[in-house]
This record gives sequence, structure tokens and C-alpha cells, in this order.
Amino acid sequence: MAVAGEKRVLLIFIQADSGVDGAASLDSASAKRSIFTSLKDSALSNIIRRAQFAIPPLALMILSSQVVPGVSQTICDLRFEKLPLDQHWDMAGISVQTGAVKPAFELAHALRSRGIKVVLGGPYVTIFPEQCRDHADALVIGEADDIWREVQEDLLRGSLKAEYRVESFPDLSIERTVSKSALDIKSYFTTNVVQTTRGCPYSCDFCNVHVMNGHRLRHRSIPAVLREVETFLKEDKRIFFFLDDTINADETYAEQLFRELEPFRISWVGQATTALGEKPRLLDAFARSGCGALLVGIESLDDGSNHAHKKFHNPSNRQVECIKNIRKAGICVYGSFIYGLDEDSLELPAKLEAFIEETGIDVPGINLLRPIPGTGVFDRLALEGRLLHSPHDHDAFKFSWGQEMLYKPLRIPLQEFIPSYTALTKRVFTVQNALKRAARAPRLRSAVLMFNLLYVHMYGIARKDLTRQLHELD
Ligand code: B12
Ligand code: SF4
Repeated sequence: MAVAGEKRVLLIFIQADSGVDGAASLDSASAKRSIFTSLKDSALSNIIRRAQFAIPPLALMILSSQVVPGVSQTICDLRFEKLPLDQHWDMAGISVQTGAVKPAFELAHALRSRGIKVVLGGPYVTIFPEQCRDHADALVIGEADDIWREVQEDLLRGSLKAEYRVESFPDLSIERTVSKSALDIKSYFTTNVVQTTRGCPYSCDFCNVHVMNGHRLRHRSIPAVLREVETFLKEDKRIFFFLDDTINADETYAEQLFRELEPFRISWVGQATTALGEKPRLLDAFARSGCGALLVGIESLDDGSNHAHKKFHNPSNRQVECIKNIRKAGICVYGSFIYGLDEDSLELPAKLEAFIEETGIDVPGINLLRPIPGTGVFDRLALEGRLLHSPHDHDAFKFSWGQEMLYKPLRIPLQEFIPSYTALTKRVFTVQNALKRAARAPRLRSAVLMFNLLYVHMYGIARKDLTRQLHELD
């Protein structure tokens, strides 16, 4: 209920057109599909959105936890909720991801035309503030953990500034409480999302985490993380997601953290490098603390390709052993690959298929390289004339589920690359393989089955879209 004189702020997370938000065909001719097919696809897209990675945006939980007397904050996650425009809002804060720029800007215009002040923040704003200026009343550039308080105070005073720039990365060792009070807990698969470190020591050129968050790993204090886990458990007993990009980046910290988490008896998933498989003590700490699955970025099986994209960790000759060890410790592996890196050849798909079999990877994800504006690879491909859209049209590089080629691979002509990719996903993502992977998974068998079955559907959509693109290229 609104309190007289109180300023009401709506924090908005955008739904991407496709990708993990629910793959939908990019095919404009889809209008010709039968009603049955359209209904089936939209129902599946809904299931994907709800079941797959239905976790809340931590960024907006962090902002809404900065309490300023006289201001109330509510989170609206457009993946699951409708915009509550029947209520009064003084200000909206929109989180803008690169690749969902168009819907974010459209929403900003619609809200401003209703007299609602709009503040834009998030990865895209941090990297491309100039492109955002005309679309907002205020921009927040950088990690907003602390500066958001100033924005709210300025709103109260009626003196919002056009720009708030975070000059240095927030010190994560200072304890900040993360609250779930602005969230609708029921909307999610789980709301237990925790980040223990920020920044990444690596420099993979297709990623911009190190650009946004810096190369130095910043840690939260272990007692603060433990307190957060304890508090979160009181509201939600479900699985925990540790959102760190590389949860084993600092092995000493990770081992201490997970040893101390053991008594909480949680189950958790996260993202790690395969190097974990070579560290028996750390692996033991992960397994004992309830780790059920890890996403590992393998990218190419060709070291030359990974090196061409500045990924030097995970040497290929140690991958099989590492993955087998992680699975032997009872942890499922989601192996994320990219086909189409610079040294990849048409021989890679067969190697990749054999690798998935040999390691027993529980959920494979075979992605196309997506050059994201603001990454090293994007700038390089633009210079080499290999992008298929104008580098200035950031919206053209939107999110999708491997459904469209955005660049020309270096060593394989597009006309051969696309059929080799679609043939690969057709062989890897079958119902039979889904059942086999679920049956041999070390744990979380129903989740492994669900992911694999959803991928049968999603890669099927991707194949149709890519085949259409191939015809258009001819
Ligand atoms: C967890 C996660 C998800 C989750 C949850 C979504 C989310 N963003 O919370 C799920 C699985 C749903 C997801 C989906 C996708 N993701 Co994701 N995801 C992440 C991950 C690992 C952590 C996000 C996070 O919580 N970070 C911690 C918070 C605190 O940081 P932050 O979000 O940057 O927020 C800070 C600032 O940016 C700023 N801020 C953010 N929003 C706002 C809003 C306002 C108003 C203000 C003032 C400030 C502000 O203040 C925050 C606090 O400091 C990041 C990697 C990373 N390190 O960030 C990738 C990442 C954000 N994802 C990425 C991608 C590509 C995707 C997908 C497109 C994947 C796909 N193919 O479909 C989709 C897009 C979904 C969508 N609707 O936008 C890319 C985005 C690239 C980019 N430049 O935008 C990243 C950076 C991964 C990468 N290595 O490239 N993702
Ligand atoms: S892909 Fe992962 S390891 Fe590489 S720079 Fe990005 S966050 Fe770091």
C-alpha cells in the first residue's frame, strides 16, 4: 500500500526475445505456422523460461536492499510478470543487458511518456553510456551497490542528476545485506542466488565480464556469505545458485568457504573451470558441501582456437580426465562448447561428439560464437570485416539460442559451417541421448533429463532458423 509522500520505485528486468528466456523462432514467416504448432511452441517457451534458469536478477535484489527512508522499491521481472502500470510509480530503474537494448529503450520511452523518471543501469550502460543517454533521465555507469542510495536520495530531493558514475569498483569485503523483500518469491525456481566474488582474472575475448567487473577478483568475507546463506534458508529452502563466473578462481578461498558451508546441508550449483578436476581436496570440499552440478566453459577442443580467443586455461589434453574426476565426485557437468572459433575446422564436430561420449558430460551446450558489442572479439571481427551486420547496429547482435550466424568463421565457409553445426546438434540432441544422459548422471537425474529434452526442442528451433539463414545467403 502506498504511503503518503513516499516515492515509489519499480526495478525492471527485461525478458530477452529468445535464448535462455525461452527459445522462439526468429523466423518472421512463423505466422504461417499452424495454430497447433504456435501453441505448442509458446507453451514450450514458457516451460523453458520457468524451468530452466528461473532465478531472480541479483542486481535488482542488491539495489532494492539499499533502503532509503521515504522510498519503496519493487522488482518487476518481465520474464514472469506484467508491468504493474495500474499503480503509481515515481521512478523506474531498468537493467540493460547488451543484446536486449531495443526492448529496454522502448520500455524506457513508454515509461517516460507517462511521466515516470527512468534510470538505466547494467552491463550495456556501463560499457556504452553514450548510446544510452537519450533514452533516460539518469544513467548509472558501473557497479551500483553503493551509488544507488545517492540516486534514491536525489529522487526524494527532486534533484536527479543525468549521470552517476562509479569511479572505483565497490569493495566487496564490506558487508552489505541482500534482501528478497522486493521479490515475488513464488515466481522462481529458487531465489537462493549468491555471489561470493566479482571480477575475473582471465581475458577470454568473447566475454565482457573482465571489462565490466575488472580482472582483479574481489571477495566477500566468508562469514558474510555464511550469514547470507543462513538468512536465505529461512525464506526459501530450495537449491542455491552461486553466480560467480568461476567459483574455483581462488582455490584457497573456495575451499574454506565450502568447508564452512558443509553444516548448512544445502544443495547448490555453480560455474567453475575444469581445473577443479585436478584438485582432489577442493573437489572433495565442493562435493561434501552439496554441489550437484557445475557449468564448465570448455569452448573449443582445439587449443589453437581457444588461444586465438585468449582463453589459455583448460588445456585440451587434460579435459577428459578433469571432467571424469568431477563426475566421479558425484557432481554433474554441464559442458559449454563454442563451435566456430578461429582455428576450428570441419573435423571438430566429430571430435566434439566423441568427447561428449567419452567424458559422459551430463548436459552438453553447443553454442555458436556470439560476438557481443563491447568484447574484444567483436572489435576484431569488425576490423576484419567478418561481422554479418553493421557493428554500429547493436540490436542486430541480440540474444538467441544459436539460431543465427552473426559473423563469418575464419577457416570454414558459412555455406559449409551451418550444415556441419546443424548436423552436429541433430546427432547430439536426441530423445534417446537425453534418456541415456539422465540414466548415467551422478545425481539430479530429473533435471538432467529436463535440460536434455528441452535442448532437443531448442536446438530443433535453432536448426530451422539457421537453415533459413543458409538459404538467404545463397
Ligand atoms: C546469473 C546470470 C544469468 C541468469 C540471471 C539473469 C541476471 N542477469 O541476473 C540467467 C541464467 C537468467 C541469465 C540469462 C542470460 N544471460 Co546471463 N549472466 C548471469 C551472470 C553469471 C551473473 C549475473 C549477476 O547476477 N551478476 C552480479 C550482479 C551484481 O552484477 P550485474 O548484473 O552486472 O549488476 C550490477 C551492475 O551492472 C549494475 N546494474 C545492473 N542492473 C542495473 C539496473 C539499474 C537500474 C542500475 C542503477 C544498476 C544496475 O549494478 C549491479 C550491482 O553492482 C552474468 C555474468 C556476470 N558476471 O555478471 C551473466 C551475463 C550477465 N549473462 C549474459 C548473457 C549473454 C545472458 C543471456 C543472453 C544468455 C542467453 N543466451 O540467453 C540471457 C539473457 C537474459 C536476460 N533476460 O537478459 C552476459 C551478458 C553480456 C552483456 N554484456 O550484457 C553475461 C555478462 C555473461 C557473459 N560472460 O558474457 N544470466
Ligand atoms: S568466459 Fe569466464 S573465464 Fe573467460 S573471461 Fe569470461 S568470466 Fe572469465
